[in-house]
Amino acid sequence: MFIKRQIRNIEVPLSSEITPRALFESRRDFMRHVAVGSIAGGALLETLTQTALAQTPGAQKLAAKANAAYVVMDKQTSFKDASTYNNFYEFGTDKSDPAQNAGTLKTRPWTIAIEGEVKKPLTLDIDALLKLAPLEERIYRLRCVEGWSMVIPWIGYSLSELIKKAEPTGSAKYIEFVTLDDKKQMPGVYERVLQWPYTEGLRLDEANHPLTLLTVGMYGEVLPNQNGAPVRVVVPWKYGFKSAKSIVRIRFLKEQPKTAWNVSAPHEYGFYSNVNPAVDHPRWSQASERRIGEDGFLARKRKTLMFNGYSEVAPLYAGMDLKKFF
Ligand SMILES: Nc1nc2c(c(=O)[nH]1)N[C@H]1C(S)=C(S)[C@@H](COP(=O)(O)O)O[C@H]1N2
Ligand SMILES: [Mo]
Repeated sequence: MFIKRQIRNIEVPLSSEITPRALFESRRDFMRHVAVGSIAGGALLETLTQTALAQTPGAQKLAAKANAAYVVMDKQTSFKDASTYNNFYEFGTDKSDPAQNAGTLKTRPWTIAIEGEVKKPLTLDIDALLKLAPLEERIYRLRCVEGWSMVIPWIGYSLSELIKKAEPTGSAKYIEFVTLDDKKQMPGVYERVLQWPYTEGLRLDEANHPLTLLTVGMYGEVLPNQNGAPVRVVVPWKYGFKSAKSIVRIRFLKEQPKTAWNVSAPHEYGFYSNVNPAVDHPRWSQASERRIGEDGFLARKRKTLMFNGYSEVAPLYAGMDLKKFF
């Protein structure tokens, strides 16, 4: 039933006693191994439907090819929920603040500086960045550390495409994302809730993992300001706060960078912050999550999956104690 509803026109033989986890895995494998044609067609159909539902009036459309290898078949979160229930503290700490206040963000002109341990430091204009590699649509789960999740059709390309251009030196081991810090455009920056600018970081191999998406759009359009326009990252196997919004600088480093949430509460937010149902937040469990848009009277909580279901990243952490490196 469930499967039939999710994957149009395709019958998937699965018995009802399969665990959600196994179900999830088999669906992903299914996506990868079945002839791309029909699946990509299905994904495209979904895209067109979503796009037709129209998003921000007057927003610029962004053409992107659905990448069938990166499509979560869960029901998509509505554009309305994804663009009105946000964390973007530079525009306020309430979930509704970013949608209300981010209108003041100016996304043109915009440049991204690439610097540090690279052979080719460069400053890229946002419009050049948009053309650096073909834009893809990928439907990812996003799991916030607070215990809710969404399923969003993002548009972008693997961050590795940009990293390739910068040619990191042999000593580059980490990457730091520095985001816009401008009181004139961002009313939340007057509050001392976090250190500004908001910064985040990844190990270079995490940054180079094909799943790590340099993101410029969603739901067929350029990113709404409140979702991190004009450019952000989405790292789907990590808690949402690792996915830094409105990036102005990417630094390649020898040492692990400080990150905004780790600085504010080091015992609560580690550098890695991989989604991990077995490692509780000191103040709450991370074993389950609430899918935004499914919070009706009878809505059940979903089990949170290791690495948010993106099990292909497991080799990045081989031999590491993920309780210690949380
Ligand atoms: N610059 C910046 N990036 C940020 C944040 C922020 O406050 N500032 N919040 C993070 C958190 S906690 C989450 S859950 C995601 C939310 O992304 P979304 O609003 O597009 O769903 O953005 C992340 N990126
Ligand atoms: Mo979050």
